[in-house]
Amino acid sequence: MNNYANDRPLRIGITCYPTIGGSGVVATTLGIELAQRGHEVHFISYERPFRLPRCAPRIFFHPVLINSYGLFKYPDYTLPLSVEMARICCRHQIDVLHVHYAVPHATAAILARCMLPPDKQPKVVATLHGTDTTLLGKDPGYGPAIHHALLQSDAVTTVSSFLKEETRRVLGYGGRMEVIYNFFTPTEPARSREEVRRELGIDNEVLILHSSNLRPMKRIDLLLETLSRVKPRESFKLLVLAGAHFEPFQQDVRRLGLEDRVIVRENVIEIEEYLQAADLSLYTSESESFCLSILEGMFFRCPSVASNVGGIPEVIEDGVSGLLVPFGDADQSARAVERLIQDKELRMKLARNAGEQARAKFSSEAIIPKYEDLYRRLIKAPPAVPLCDLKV
Ligand code: GMT
Repeated sequence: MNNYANDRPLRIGITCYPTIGGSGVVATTLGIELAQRGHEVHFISYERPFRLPRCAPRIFFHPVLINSYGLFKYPDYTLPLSVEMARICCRHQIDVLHVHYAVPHATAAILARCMLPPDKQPKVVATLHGTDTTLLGKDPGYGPAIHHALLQSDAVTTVSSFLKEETRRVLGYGGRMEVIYNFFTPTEPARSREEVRRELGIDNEVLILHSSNLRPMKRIDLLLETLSRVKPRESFKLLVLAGAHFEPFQQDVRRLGLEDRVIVRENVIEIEEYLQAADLSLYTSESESFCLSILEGMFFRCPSVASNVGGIPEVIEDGVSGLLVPFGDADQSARAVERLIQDKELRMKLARNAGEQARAKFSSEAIIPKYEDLYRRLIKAPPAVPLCDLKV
């Protein structure tokens, strides 16, 4: 229970990417959880976020309509988004506009706020998720705009301490940032573990899970290379829950002789069924600010072998809730996977700890009140004084 239990429910605007990806999942789940706690939540995006229920109390979706004009070689999203944000803030008296992923959402929110009279202006919260700092922050065409939008926001949060430090380092951003970890709210799987394993054709093999959008940073090449070095090869099967087409990786699967080891399911929404069926998961990413998929597995007592990069060590406690390996070392990753396949006692111990740590540190009960507290603090604070910061 926070200190503001008697305060009125809030009206919150949320903007995120609606497609499969951790930032959209976190933003959508946050909105659902806030609505369940009595707040009114307005999603503003070009499409309905894929995990957003069609009909739920106090949840609204406002699509941003984008027209195409012959003059524009590149369609613009930022301006129609900012206009829709301003319209929704005005019409629904939004208290807090919470944007997930800085580009272009934070810039659009600042612009929306500028369009509104003082008594209609929302507080703006920008949550950085990863490549908005680590990739786009380094791009001279984006960095200064991201820096400006963060400086103008009423609050900036990051999903890990790693990302906070990277934002200081890469963007030279000196303002206050709060670390609020990602969270996950698992739903009850519709089928049993046994049914799902039967569907996947798993006998006595260990089922290794990899769930991602397959972007280059996930290093699927390393994932497959690692598995090709695991012995004996009959001891495991890999299930890829792919948020994109897996086809481009099939030639690596064939080249490495893994055809009978790899099972692919694309664009699964009810991931819980598969999470509960897995014995361990494997992530060979070259960069992750957090890696939500690791956490999703942990809730189902699925320990990971993962690269020791970015925010991953804040999610996995090495040797306690999973195993960390140096990035890019396929041999060491394969040995760690073999260890967990062969040593069932160790696997079970890590599984138990993973489940406990997920619930203790990364549950909605632990995390949502941190956002609510932040929102309450902001709406009690005086309006921000505009700052100028051109660093080009
Ligand atoms: O930043 C991205 O590349 C996309 C983003 C996403 O929407 O999936 O991923 C980031 O945000 C997730 C949710 O906070 C984190 O779990 C991911 O680690 C992070 N990705 C990177 O840092 C590469």
